[in-house]
Amino acid sequence: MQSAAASYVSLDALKSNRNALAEPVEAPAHAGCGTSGGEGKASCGTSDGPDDMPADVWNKVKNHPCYSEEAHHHYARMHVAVAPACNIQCNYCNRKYDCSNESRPGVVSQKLTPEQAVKKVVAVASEIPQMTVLGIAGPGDSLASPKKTFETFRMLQEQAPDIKLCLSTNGLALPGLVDEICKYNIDHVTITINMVDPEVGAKIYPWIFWDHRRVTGVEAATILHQQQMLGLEMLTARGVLTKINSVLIPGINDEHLIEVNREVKKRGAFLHNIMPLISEAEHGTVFGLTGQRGPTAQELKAVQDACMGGANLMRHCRQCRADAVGLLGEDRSEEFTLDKIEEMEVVYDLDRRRSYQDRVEAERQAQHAAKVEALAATQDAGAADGIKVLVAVATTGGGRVNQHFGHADEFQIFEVSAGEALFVGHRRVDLFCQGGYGEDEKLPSIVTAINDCHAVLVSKIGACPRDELKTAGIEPVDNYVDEFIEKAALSWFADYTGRVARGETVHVARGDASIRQGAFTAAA
Ligand code: CLF
Ligand code: SF4
Repeated sequence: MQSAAASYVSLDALKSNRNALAEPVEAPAHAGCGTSGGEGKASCGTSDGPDDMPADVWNKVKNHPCYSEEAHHHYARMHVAVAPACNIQCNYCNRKYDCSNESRPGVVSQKLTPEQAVKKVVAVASEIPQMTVLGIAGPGDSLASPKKTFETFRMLQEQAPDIKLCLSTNGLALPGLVDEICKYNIDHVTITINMVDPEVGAKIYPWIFWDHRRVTGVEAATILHQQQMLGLEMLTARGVLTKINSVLIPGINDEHLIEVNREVKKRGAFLHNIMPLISEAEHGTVFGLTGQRGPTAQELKAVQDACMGGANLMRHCRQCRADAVGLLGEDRSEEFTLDKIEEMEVVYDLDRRRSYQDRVEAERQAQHAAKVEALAATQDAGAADGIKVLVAVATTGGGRVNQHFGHADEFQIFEVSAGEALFVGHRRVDLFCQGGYGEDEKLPSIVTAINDCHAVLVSKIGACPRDELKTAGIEPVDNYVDEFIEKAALSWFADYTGRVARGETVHVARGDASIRQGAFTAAA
């Protein structure tokens, strides 16, 4: 496990780069909500609604769990692993595993034919009516196996026309396939762009396969870069929503990602998802074997914060696997293996799906309205004297503090200041409570994962973890049970700053936190 203290990213350097982003940048005509994101806007999802973007864009994002932070609490996606080949080599990838541009190394997906894939999607859609999006994200590159990828989309469109289509690619083959993408009404395309400078790219990509030959070094990175930029511009011109994934590799492209953010915004990217490098020697990747570490939680946040004001940021990515099924953050793929699907009675009932999704949407809007109302009463968070802190929250969904500390396998992280509680990410942790008993040896890793937080908001917590958290300087808070998260966070913050003002509590800065490096699997 890497040290959380060492930091390659200078916060001051990032801040000065952020100021550079404030210069006006010309946006193309079809730039989606990327053009409406103002300085300080954190992400496209949390509060964006039909009033924040054109109606056609809203229709595309409102029930896509990756393109809307709010939607990801209500709608599910699934991936089918139909694209095994790849046309480039990334230093963070081992072909034994899934494409780590869109998933974590360390998990291997069951590869499917297009026929098997469509059967699986229809089976999942009939069991999980809030599953609204099919993505193809590997296990190689979706556009390096274009026949399999587009055949899957073609067949699915005929059988389940209400499911949104989404794909993820490294971009090398993208410009030549934009017509196909539009032909099959694929409205959402993710391009992994880790650099806009081929000198940086040469440190990430040892080779690409191009024009029937292997190209290496800066020449390879130059071709990849040109194809990525061209592909992005072409998609923007055709009105396809694009998300850019960037893998943050400390010491290689950390500060450079600010430039990437600026360049992709210029070309109309809708969202920018900056993800941490997952790197372990056991993955057998070049970076894993050479000891290249991933970023700490604060390094990741520093780069994301420095990009605010540029392309809108996605901060709720779970780096899911190429055969993931379910809500982001959950993985139900084990319920839908090929042998289990064979035994299922599959009835694809479009009307039932629509009426279920109408109920989901009504519930989402009711939750949103209740949250807005609850927040209106909590805007005065007291005299905070510029204090800004992170809090971790245990939640099972619904936007409320409603989970036992011991049952949380991830915490949502909110940045709280006077009158504002902003979702800034999540941290995966080991479950503390297994089989009804707390496992004390899990506590140090949980504390490490939220070590930069001042408080953890939970519905309940046992005596032992409560003491351990207090010792680590993290305040366990269980008196906002079932309250909306933002309201609970602001109420706690008002109480906290009140105690600081009265001299009952000394406000001290927190340290850094570690991002869990293990693979995300259904059992994790
Ligand atoms: Fe899949 Fe990707 Fe489409 Fe989403 S995932 S192809 S855009 S439907 Fe989402 Fe998963 Fe993150 Fe990808 S959470 S890894 S961003
Ligand atoms: Fe691996 Fe994906 Fe990179 Fe291809 S694009 S080398 S599959 S991480």
